[in-house]
Amino acid sequence: MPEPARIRNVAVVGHRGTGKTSLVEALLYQSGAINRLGTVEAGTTVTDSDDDEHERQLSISLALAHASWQERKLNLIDVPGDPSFQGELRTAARVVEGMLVTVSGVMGVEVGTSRAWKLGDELGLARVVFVNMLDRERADFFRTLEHLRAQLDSNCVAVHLPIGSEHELTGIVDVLHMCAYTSPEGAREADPAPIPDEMSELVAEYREKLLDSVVETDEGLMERYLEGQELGADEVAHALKEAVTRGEIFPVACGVATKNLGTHALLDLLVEGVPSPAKKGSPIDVDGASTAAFVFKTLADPFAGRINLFRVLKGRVSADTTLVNLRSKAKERMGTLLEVQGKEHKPALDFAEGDLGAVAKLKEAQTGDLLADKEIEVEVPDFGFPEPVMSFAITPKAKGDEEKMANAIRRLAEEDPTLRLRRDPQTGEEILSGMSQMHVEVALERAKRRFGVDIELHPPRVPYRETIRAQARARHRYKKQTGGRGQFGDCEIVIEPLPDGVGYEFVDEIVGGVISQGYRPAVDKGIQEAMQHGELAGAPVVGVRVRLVDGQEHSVDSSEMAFKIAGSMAFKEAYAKAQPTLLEPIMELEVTVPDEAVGAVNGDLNARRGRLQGMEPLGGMTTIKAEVPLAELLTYAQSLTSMTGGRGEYTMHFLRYEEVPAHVAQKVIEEARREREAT
Ligand SMILES: Nc1nc2c(ncn2[C@@H]2O[C@H](COP(=O)(O)OP(=O)(O)OP(=O)(O)O)[C@@H](O)[C@H]2O)c(=O)[nH]1
Ligand SMILES: [Mg+2]
Repeated sequence: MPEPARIRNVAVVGHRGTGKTSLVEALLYQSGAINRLGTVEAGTTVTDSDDDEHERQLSISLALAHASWQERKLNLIDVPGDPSFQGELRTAARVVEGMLVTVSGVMGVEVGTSRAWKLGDELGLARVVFVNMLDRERADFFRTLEHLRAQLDSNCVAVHLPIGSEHELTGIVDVLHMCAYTSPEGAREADPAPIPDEMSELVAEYREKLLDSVVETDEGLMERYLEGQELGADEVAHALKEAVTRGEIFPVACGVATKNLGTHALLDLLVEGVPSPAKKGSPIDVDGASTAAFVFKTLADPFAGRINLFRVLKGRVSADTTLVNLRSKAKERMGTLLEVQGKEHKPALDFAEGDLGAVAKLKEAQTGDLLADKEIEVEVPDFGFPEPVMSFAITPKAKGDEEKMANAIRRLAEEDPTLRLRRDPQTGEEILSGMSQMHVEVALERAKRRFGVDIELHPPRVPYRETIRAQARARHRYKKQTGGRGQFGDCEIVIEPLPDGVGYEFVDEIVGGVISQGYRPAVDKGIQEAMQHGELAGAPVVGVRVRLVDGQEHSVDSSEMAFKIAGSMAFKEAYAKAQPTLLEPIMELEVTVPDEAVGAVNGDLNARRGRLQGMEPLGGMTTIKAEVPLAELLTYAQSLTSMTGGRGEYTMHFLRYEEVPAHVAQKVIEEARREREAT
């Protein structure tokens, strides 16, 4: 068991497809943790281990792996880059001291790079950048470095330099340790070699830049540096580590993940540069407990059942440790500890403070749970999960599978909190929401694979609402004379718009007891029922005050039921006269696209009834903010992909309800009428 000072926890993050999974594979290989360099194409990497990850050739879930280097334990979390799975980024970032940010040497900083970087800023994480894919055509390390300094942080400083470029890339130079590595072409990198002569001038230039940045952060070193004293390699390394820990320097490394080029020096940099848990302390405050762990991911393993990945926040967790779940108060024995390497796992004896490990067979722990030896009061951190933006109605293919479907989705949502299932009270449909169409599709594939239930997706519906714009009065008498006892209820109501346009208010203005106390709530109930399905489009009615002003009752025939019906009918009559109006949800949309696509994207938003709120250019990309009706965004993902060649991204969240313009409302109302007649 490594002591906390010898642990390094690093989340590998970045834009989708920049080589995170390939890089983790290479780091594991170089360190000797695995003996074959797997590839994403062949589906043989340690951290892309699910069938659906192989099929789509991208990462879907975060995966944990570990390596040993310089007698340190390096825990690596491979984080998916696609925005559909950004919930994984949020959780992974909570349990590490550092981020390894991959950037394509061709594309430079992209939307996914900035997203990860911002989160690193928020959480105060140390960051190391790896400029990858330098073997590709048009890849350029130095251009990318300038990109990083301009767009992410001017404190990005090169510590490794490429030797040659594109297909003539032959190795890298480590300007911190002043040595070189030649390309192993997929084999293990050999021990460091002397720097090639033709590189000496460039290396001297970048060595000076590095030293300048380092001494900038350390007054003592700065003085001696300015006096012209030679600085020892160790003290420079030490000062660099301190600066990286404080987030004052972001070292930039480089290489080719798929050829295992640059990993020796990168492992050195991670181990020497990223602070240990002992140095940073617990990322979550667990005062009062002597042992505590945080579950950052629940995985469903077909053989071992549920496996929980956790970080030891405090103390030591061993197989005889029993902890209490602070959310559910359930006692959990950490009896089956596992050391995971992607999907593979081996039994483990214990985990030290700060280490990342896994445990099987817990009763009910799930992503986000805190476990401690005592019931202490702690605040579970807010992960800042983004709100799901795409919703679909789902139904099981086979009738009678409703229960099975709901169970499967519930289990998946425990693993991934950005997935939500709810029943729409308006339509009775089961609505599954996620970050994108792909996100939801992946969930359904998993439901089929793991739980054997076939689920169909239906186009999402817009949650319209209705309201009134005028005051109106109506009276309804419900009277029925059958054989025995009859039915009698009579009420008069006035309905009027509520000033803030939301909610419902019932005001009892009956005088002289023309309707006795006991029947008045029945009128209210009848009205509320009628309001669930407005007469325009069957949408719920909101923003209405109802005043019950008059009525009549019959000493024998009156009943609650009769007054409920009278209330409901009176409401419907009044509603028709009160200028009923259709409302639709307006979303705040944020789209980030390459500058050259801005014109097309804005034009398209205009056609979608969008209102532009602002534009913010940021080094080649522009973020556009607009308010757009949800009804116009149901198919936005596909359009954005085709307008931007797949380089655009968007997020949206609900702002408010607004009146639907008349010509659009007409169509919605007719559609709803047709649907009602069809059923
Ligand atoms: N030429 C070249 N290709 C690379 C390099 N690194 C990764 N690739 C390829 O780029 C593609 C994406 O690599 P991944 O490792 O899956 O990238 P990722 O960042 O894990 O992707 P997501 O998890 O989907 O965000 C794969 O086809 C890799 O083989 C590299 O250094 N050079
Ligand atoms: Mg990946």
